[in-house]
Amino acid sequence: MLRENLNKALRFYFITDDAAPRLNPVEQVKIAIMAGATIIQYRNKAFSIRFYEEAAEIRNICRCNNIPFIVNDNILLARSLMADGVHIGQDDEPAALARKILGRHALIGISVSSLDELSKTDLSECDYIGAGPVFETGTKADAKKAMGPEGLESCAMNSHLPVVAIGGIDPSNARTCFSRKAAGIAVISSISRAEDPLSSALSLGELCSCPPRSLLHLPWNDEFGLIEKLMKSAPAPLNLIVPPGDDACLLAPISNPVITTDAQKEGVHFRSEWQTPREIGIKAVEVTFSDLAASFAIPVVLFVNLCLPPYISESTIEEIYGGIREALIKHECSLGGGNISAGRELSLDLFAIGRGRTDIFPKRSNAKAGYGLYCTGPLGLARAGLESLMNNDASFPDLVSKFKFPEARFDVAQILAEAGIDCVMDISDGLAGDTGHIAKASGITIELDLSSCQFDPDLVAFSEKYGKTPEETALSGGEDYELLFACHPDIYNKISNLLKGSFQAGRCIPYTGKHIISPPGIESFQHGKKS
Ligand code: TZP
Ligand code: MG
Repeated sequence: MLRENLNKALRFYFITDDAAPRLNPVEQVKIAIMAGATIIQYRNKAFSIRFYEEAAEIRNICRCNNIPFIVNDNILLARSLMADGVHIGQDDEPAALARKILGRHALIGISVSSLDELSKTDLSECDYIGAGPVFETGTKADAKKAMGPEGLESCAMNSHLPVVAIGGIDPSNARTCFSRKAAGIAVISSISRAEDPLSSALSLGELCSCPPRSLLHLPWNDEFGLIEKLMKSAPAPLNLIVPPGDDACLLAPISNPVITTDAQKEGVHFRSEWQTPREIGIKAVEVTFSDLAASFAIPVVLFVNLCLPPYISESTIEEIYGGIREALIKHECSLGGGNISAGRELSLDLFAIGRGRTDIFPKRSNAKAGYGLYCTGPLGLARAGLESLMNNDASFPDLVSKFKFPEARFDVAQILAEAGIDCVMDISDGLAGDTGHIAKASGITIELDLSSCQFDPDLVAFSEKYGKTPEETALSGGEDYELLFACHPDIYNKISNLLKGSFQAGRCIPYTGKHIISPPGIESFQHGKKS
């Protein structure tokens, strides 16, 4: 993501000053970000472990504001802070080593002080160049002779990488740098040591065409204040005799309580760069409720445990909760309470109680030989959407929506329940995997057969593009959250007109020695194998 928007990100580059007399690096960074800085570098020539917390705080502020955070010189520090990249000088460790340690997504910048030096520099693992000093500077003790605007232009013209101008840049000469083909300007003292740092930073932002930020997002730090805020925005407490606010809530008696839990973790189930905080909140609820739908239960109360990394802002957490609230209102469900703890990665652990039916509770173990296996809607779409996101492929927005916005199928659950179907589960792991769960629990074999399935045209186009068949994507792709059920074919035939988009996915037969027989034309499918 970062590398595509590289030129944009390099436009207004602020580097921290470890020796500014009036402003510490954290305050400098806050000012730079407010003024519209697009990237921040932590530079501390006297770095020791004593400064680790300062560097981490700056990293957190950058993350909260969605701004790349780069570490100067120190690859190990960059790695330990999970920085977005490192900036190295000619005498530092080589870029190739930085790449090896920080990975292919890291942003690696290198300093050059002249065209001659540029021509001798191995740029193969670099993403951008810092060229300077362009003008005289008092900030870098060992600075080489200023290259001037002409030197800057010749570096920019002779490099295939974007060039950021550095050294002695202030509001009076920033424009010159852009007219000399710089992708951006990097500054230290014209903010950190300016008479009026904010107004100098704002002038620089304007010259870079980088608008100031109306809101500076800061990392969350007040657990109790946050909980209070979140609880205030909770939906009306239906079914709660004592709403959240005490050690526990008191639920009005419900018949046949059905209980389930699910977790959504950053990097495993979602990525903050793909989904907005609101979308993450909505999906977490729908996914948890999907288990209730598959159990023929109606949501009554939800509990939310949030694990928050230090680099999340309060406003992001409020947006996640906004999504949770939206989903709760849609399903007329209450928030019963929750907990917040600090951790390395963002995760949402949800716990839901639903009102179950008194007449029937579906189980995976209820399938019988002679039954058909059916599915309530298209499969593989969410997986194809996820792969589109991973491949940065914008051609399949509807598939991406399927990944982002699954819906718990309470609508079809009701029809299945009324028909007395007692073998149901939701498809979270993909058809092959989830069929395996039913077959195993029921002690039978299921022959998968997708010949009566009409594949979604987008799925067909996607599969063609990526050299696979729609059957393969449908079988292995998870997260569709359709319902998979087994029943006698006569029962299915009676209700199939009510189940628009449903189809037969297989047949249940007596146990043959293995639980799944792959569909015709598809090589044997290993149960539970992820593609
Ligand atoms: N590299 C070349 S010049 C320089 C660095 C780090 C110092 C830039 O500082 P200032 O205060 O913006 O001139
Ligand atoms: Mg250096």
